Amino acid sequence: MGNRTLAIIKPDGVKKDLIGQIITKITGAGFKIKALKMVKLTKDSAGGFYEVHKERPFFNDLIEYMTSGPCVPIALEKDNAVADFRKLIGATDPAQAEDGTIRKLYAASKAENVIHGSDSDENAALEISHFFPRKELLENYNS
Ligand code: 3AN
Repeated sequence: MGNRTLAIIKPDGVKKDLIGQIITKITGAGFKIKALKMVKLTKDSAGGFYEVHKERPFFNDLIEYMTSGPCVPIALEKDNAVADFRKLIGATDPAQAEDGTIRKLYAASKAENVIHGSDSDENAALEISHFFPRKELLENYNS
């Protein structure tokens, strides 16, 4: 069981001024922030991040959406981080998400669902390294 996951407050979350409220939910659930920044993804970077969805019909829309404005990737640490974080954010479709989850509270639709959470320990490691260079991250982890 790993102890790290990658969250991204997606462009709709940033546009709706939800950064503070979402971070309060995350830290209130016991996650420690290990690295955080605000970036506007290029198409190449978003395409690389969502490589697994390349063949899906919504891929182009997903890339448009993820590059439509700045987003906030956050490296998080907690025991059982991946599963606990996915529980905190709720189902991909906010209409199916449990009450109290971040997507239920704030997301508009399945496509624009405010927040990302890694789906496995392996992907968490890959996704964290997509945004945070190893040296930068190690310095944060050691402090
Ligand atoms: P999750 O973010 O819950 O892990 P994934 O990995 O299946 O969900 O999907 C990645 C992202 O792709 C979603 N967060 C959402 O923005 C978009 N997406 C997923 N399924 C759909 C869909 N059926 N229609 C439009 N966009 C979708």
